[in-house]
Amino acid sequence: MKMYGNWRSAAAFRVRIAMNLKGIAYEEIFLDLDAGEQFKPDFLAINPQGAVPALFDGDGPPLTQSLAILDYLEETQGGMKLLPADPRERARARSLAQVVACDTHPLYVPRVRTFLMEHYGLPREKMLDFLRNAFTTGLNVLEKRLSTEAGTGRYCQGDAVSHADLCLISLWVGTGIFGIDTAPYPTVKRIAEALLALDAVARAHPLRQPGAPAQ
Ligand SMILES: N[C@@H](CCC(=O)N[C@@H](CS)C(=O)NCC(=O)O)C(=O)O
Repeated sequence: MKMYGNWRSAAAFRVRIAMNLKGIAYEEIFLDLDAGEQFKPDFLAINPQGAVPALFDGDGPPLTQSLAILDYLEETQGGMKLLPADPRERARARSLAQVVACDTHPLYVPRVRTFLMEHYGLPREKMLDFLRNAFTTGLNVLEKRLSTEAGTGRYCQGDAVSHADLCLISLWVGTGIFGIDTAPYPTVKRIAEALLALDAVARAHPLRQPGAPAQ
């Protein structure tokens, strides 16, 4: 498979982890989002949204949106299952995944940060304040749910890695990049540390991808 991504992209990180866990061979082409490569005509022809990831599986059309790609991989590939078989457990795993991927991550993607600064003239520090609020709002929800709901185990849903964990870790690594205080989130931290100890997650880590800063 061939994926268009970026070292820092939370959405591409989720897909990289799934491919590593399932043992899928892939090549990643890294776009420079800060330089606006996602808006070049060649890439817009692949994903008119101007966002990564975009995945090619053989000769088929590009697949976009990380949650849709995760579902596609789950339905078409062998290897480790990343959604529970039980419908209620699966719904909970998806619900936790969507807290991150649908309600948190979209608030701090580059196009939103740029719009806030360029359209409203928001100073960088105020934009970062907005971004940190998005992070902490999402983390508060995850902490509350994961620390109180019976479904939580070693990972978000029981003791098996699921889409919820791929999303959780994609948010968690951003806390380091954007300097978010993680002390209020001990349950999220416990699960994140268990995930980071997995080779498939460690190899997919943003800071281990081409183009990433040394730390
Ligand atoms: N909901 C999409 C988000 C895709 C997305 O916004 N990706 C970011 C990187 S994490 C991006 O390419 N942003 C480009 C921009 O905002 O200009 C997904 O889960 O795939």
